[in-house]
Amino acid sequence: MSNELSSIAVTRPLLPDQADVQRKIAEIWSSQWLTNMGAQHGALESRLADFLEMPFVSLFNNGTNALYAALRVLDLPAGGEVIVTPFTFPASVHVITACGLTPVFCDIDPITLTLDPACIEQLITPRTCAILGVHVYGIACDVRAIDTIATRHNLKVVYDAAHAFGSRIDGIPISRFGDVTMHSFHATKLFHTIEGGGLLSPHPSLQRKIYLERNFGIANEETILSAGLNGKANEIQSAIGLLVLDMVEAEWERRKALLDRYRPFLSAMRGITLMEPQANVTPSYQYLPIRIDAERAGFSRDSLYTRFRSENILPRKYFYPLCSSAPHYKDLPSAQASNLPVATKASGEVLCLPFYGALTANELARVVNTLLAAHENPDRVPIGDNSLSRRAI
Ligand code: T4K
Repeated sequence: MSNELSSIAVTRPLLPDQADVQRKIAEIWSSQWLTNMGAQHGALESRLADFLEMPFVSLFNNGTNALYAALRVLDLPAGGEVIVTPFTFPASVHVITACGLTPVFCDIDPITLTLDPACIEQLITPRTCAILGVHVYGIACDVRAIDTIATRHNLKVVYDAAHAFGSRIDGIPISRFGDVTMHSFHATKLFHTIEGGGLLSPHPSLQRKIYLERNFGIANEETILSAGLNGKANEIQSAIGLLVLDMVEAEWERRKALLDRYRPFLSAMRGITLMEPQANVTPSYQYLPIRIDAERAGFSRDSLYTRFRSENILPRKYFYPLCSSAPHYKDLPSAQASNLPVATKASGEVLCLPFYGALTANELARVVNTLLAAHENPDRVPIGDNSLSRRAI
């Protein structure tokens, strides 16, 4: 019976009005310019730089290529070690090996689930050349502690801010910390260009290097300056980005309101912690992660996940399994679970709940009622119940 209910995804993309998309496509068609840094691309780069209050934003065809380029433009020594969190999407680590560098997995802070500065210090060797932190779910890394460590040991700092579009720390745009920051503009991100990404940096001098890195190193028709690859975003991606950017602030408001409706239930549930950015961090409203302490809640993250699936509700275990357990990393000394106790525990406890502005009141009710049913009767698989009245949502 429950599977007859329509599915509720973890997220849904912002979809601009089709007539506006048609108008943009007509504009692009009449220009006959489809890619290679055209008018839409230039307009989006400059609007994003204004919106995010950064010296520049360099668009890419996806966030992974952007992060790869971030490491490349920092001229890190071949074979150098990059300290990285295992609690992330695999792309954050794959780019390190793609650059001929070695990932060194570092444990995370038990509250923020971002790189633990004390663990970073313990992993530094003469081969360490960079730190790659992830502002996971928009929760900020301890950027000031990381900056102090990096300065002391002469290391570069790259941030994967795939989940932190528009975030600020003490009012300062999050991309002003570290040497280079990447945002993903994938369709699952609040601001998106269908596929896409961006690099941002407080160092204006890096803009030219980044440009070359995403354009084959070509400076002009007769000059190749570096071994760059192809990371270019095209005109349709850029045009979609311009339309989606106009929708971002309203979507932030909708997600803030949705979070305000989820919060009272989540915070009243024994053994469940709603993970939110620090008080001094402006939320990005990208995901809604909860953490389940199985002993206190009476059920595990995995059993709750199964319950949700039986109700056709599709939360995600971001990020399980840990990147460090992937076949190509698991034999690294730093990848051993005994070195990563906090990350190992967290990857078994976090669940990202459905969270997007278009989630209806009925859908919210289905999610919350499934959680409540799990609490009331951990052993019973709940049946569908859309009514919120008796639980006063
Ligand atoms: N660093 C971090 C920390 C990241 O989280 C990511 C990407 C990256 C780096 C790399 O950035 P990109 O190269 O991707 O720009 C999704 C995204 O594909 C991925 O971008 C994202 N992180 C990751 C956390 O989530 P999946 O495998 O979970 O996606 P998928 O296809 O299962 O979609 C999830 C749900 O979203 C679907 O159940 C329904 C909804 N959805 C998805 C798509 C693609 C839609 O409603 N419409 C859609 O078009 O990876």
